[in-house]
Amino acid sequence: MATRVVELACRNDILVEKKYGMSYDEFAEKHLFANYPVVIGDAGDAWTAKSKFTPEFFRKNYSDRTVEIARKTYNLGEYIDWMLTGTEENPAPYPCTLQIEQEYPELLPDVLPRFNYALPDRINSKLLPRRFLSGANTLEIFFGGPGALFPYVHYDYMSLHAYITQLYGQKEFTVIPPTQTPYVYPNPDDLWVSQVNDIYKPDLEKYPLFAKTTPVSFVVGPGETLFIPCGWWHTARSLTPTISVALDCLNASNWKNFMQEVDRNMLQRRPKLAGAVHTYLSVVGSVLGMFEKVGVSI
Ligand SMILES: O=C(O)CCC(=O)C(=O)O
Ligand SMILES: [Fe+2]
Repeated sequence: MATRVVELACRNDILVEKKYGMSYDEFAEKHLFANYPVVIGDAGDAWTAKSKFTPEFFRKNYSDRTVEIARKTYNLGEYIDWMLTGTEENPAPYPCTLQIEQEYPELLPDVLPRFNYALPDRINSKLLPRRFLSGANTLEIFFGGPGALFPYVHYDYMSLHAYITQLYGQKEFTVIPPTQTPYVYPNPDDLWVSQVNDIYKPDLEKYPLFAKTTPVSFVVGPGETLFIPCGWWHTARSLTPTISVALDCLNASNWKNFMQEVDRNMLQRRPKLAGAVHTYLSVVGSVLGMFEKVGVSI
């Protein structure tokens, strides 16, 4: 079947498309290994979450649970009411996230099977001690309401690839390619976070080089999955009440970038061990690569 392609946004040399019926080989060549974003119109088609994850479902079943946002605790039922009635002037706080595996494991089957575009995945490999991921959250539900802005421009922690599947409502994403990193003013203490907080009204007196960036914005709607490759700067805002599921992926395509992040962390925290960890991860990368070639994950 030929891929059906819809143009979503284009600015200078950056073109973001939405694709349906894309083969894995096309995804691997044009996006995963080319490190190029795309919206996949039908990746999550098999998920029961697609029809199940509505504000009503969460209000009915999880109203009494609590959620922490920016160090404040909210009752999930109250949050959902706020996100449904929020406005640009009085938006519900954001992001409101639930960790599926740790806090809501019964919802895991609703976001399975993992779509093949996010495979192979090394995050859960027995050969990769979880601590090397430095606490990255790798499977989360996001709730938001109109006017809710993701609090910073960033690329995903540890150079993981992100797949954000919109299940309810519309979210606008803005992306900036890694080649423009010199104009993004990464925070020296958190190199994956830009100091330019407000991408819509950047403070160009403080951050003049930001004027050279070409942010590209587009809207992702229900049932669509945005692939944000490692190192791409991005942020998001909800245009309506929204529910999304974000999952991360690590494999041969971003292993080098991931290793650079680990190297940097190790040099800061445990410099004496940095060399050994680097060698270990190089070997693990080769071993996993060989197994993946024959379709085996360990
Ligand atoms: O959906 C969003 O608001 C953006 C989420 C995101 O970029 C992240 O969690 O890393
Ligand atoms: Fe992100």
